Amino acid sequence: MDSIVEALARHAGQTPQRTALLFEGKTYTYGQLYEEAARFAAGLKKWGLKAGDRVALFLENCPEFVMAYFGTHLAGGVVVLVNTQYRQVELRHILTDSRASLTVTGTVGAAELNRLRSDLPDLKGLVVVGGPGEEANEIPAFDFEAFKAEPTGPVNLAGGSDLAIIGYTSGTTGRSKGAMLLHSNLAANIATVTASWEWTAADRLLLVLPLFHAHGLMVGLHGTIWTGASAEFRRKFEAAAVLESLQQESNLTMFFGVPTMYGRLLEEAAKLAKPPRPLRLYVSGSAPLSRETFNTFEKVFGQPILERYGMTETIMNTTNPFNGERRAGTVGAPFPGQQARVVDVQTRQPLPDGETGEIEVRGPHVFKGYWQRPDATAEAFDPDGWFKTGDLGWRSPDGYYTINGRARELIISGGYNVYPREVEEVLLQHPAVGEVAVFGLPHPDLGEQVVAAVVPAPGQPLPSAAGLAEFCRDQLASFKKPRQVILVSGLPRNALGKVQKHLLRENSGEFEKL
Ligand code: MLC
Ligand code: AMP
Repeated sequence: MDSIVEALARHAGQTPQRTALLFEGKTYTYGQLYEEAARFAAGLKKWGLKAGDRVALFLENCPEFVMAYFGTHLAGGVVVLVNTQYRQVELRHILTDSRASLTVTGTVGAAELNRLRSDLPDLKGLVVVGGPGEEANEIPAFDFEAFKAEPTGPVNLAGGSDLAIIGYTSGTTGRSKGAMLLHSNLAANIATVTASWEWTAADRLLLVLPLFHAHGLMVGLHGTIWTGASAEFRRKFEAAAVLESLQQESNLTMFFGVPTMYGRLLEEAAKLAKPPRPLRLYVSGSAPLSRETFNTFEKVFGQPILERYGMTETIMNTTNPFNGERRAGTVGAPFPGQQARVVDVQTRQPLPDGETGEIEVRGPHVFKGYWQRPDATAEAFDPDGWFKTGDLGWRSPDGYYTINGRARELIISGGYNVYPREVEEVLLQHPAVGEVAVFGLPHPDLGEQVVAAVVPAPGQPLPSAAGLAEFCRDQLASFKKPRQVILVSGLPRNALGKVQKHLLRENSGEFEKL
């Protein structure tokens, strides 16, 4: 099969009555899901969407997300994924850069986009789940249900080198770049992931990860549809509700999460009288899983978590074995059919086992490049097609990779990426901020937390942590706001004037906190 939507069409044809998704007490069979996606595709075509046009999904987990996702592909469109926490700064950039002509969203999202109306000339319409509501929408808005149409003519089962998704990531310059994933990238990766994890039609996944990122969508949903399995998906993660489902729903076989979720599940499980039921497979990724969480989880849940490593540009790169030793603190080996290596950061030459360098990957899963950024694309690949992940790590002699740092500035908080530069640019607009440096510090629940060292602007009242956090929240996703603000009289800089963030990190305990 050349695309995920082809897998959906095939299962809908062969086993239309089989359950594909469960959501808030409702069941969607493969037949129904395909039909709804085809009706959404017909609506898109009637509206005027052309092959290659971008449709942004700015929507929380719900059945309409899945219908719009596959519907866009059936119409030959390209899906732009947008985190529902994104606010003015991220939305303005992503929608302008991708030139999405239509956005599928909810009522809150529609209001946020209408605030930006004058900045988004390419955005010609909103399709609103639950309806556009009473308030005047400056951007033409349609009710999701009414937007669908009766399919006519042949559908496009998309595949191969057609562009499927633009996923925004890696904002090292403060502006995130759109990673272009082809249908062939998605299909090649999920084929090897599902084979490696022995994922079959008999599986049922409990899916609480957001569908607007790689982990939830390109592993959770894609794997389910590829194998003809089923997934019970939720609007959001709640540890107690997940544990209750694990106890009561005997047909659940798998759970995927970020380390923060596993930490919270363990806290919640400590309140239970009897141990939770082991599932066939628990997978962790998107951020480092601590050895402690790995070990405690195995004791309490009777099952070692399988940790894997991925990123938006490449989907899944490496995995611990399904059969065999799952080694705590490591991310395993490349999936079959894909390659990885460790190179010296300066010379770019491969390093022997045991030595730390930058991890590079190559294979059919690796994205085509950054949307309209040939410069960034050229920089990201070496002449032999190896993609520079920006992650530092080493390989053991028996083939297990360990990630032990990052070559780029990135904070991973609860599995969400925060690029310091983006937060710094917003904070610098605050009148009380003279200079600022944003960096990550360890956090027991989130793994890392966002911290800002601020030099107050002269002649202004001292900024408060709460005030700065609120200032960020208006413009950026709320998970990017600083959780700690340290006031300093000056930032440590090297001879070239570059801020030495490692000194801030090391000395943060000594600063007086607000
Ligand atoms: C939520 N909040 C966070 C946060 N998530 N703050 C910091 N870091 C986070 N990750 C804040 C909100 O902004 C809000 O603040 C408050 O917490 C409550 O929001 P919530 O939505 O109720 O939070 P909660 O449900 O507790 O969310 C925690 C979480 C969530 C762990 C469930 O962050 C999550 O779903 N993370 C998964 C992310 C993910 O899927 N990553 C995969 C990327 S793909 P306020 O102030 O507004 O109240 C990838 C590739 C790969 O990385 O390898 O997989
Ligand atoms: P994203 O850009 O959101 O796709 O995030 C990808 C990044 O998440 C990777 O480059 C890694 O830094 C990080 N990541 C993903 N999985 C793991 C893991 N298992 N351990 C450590 N870091 C991870």
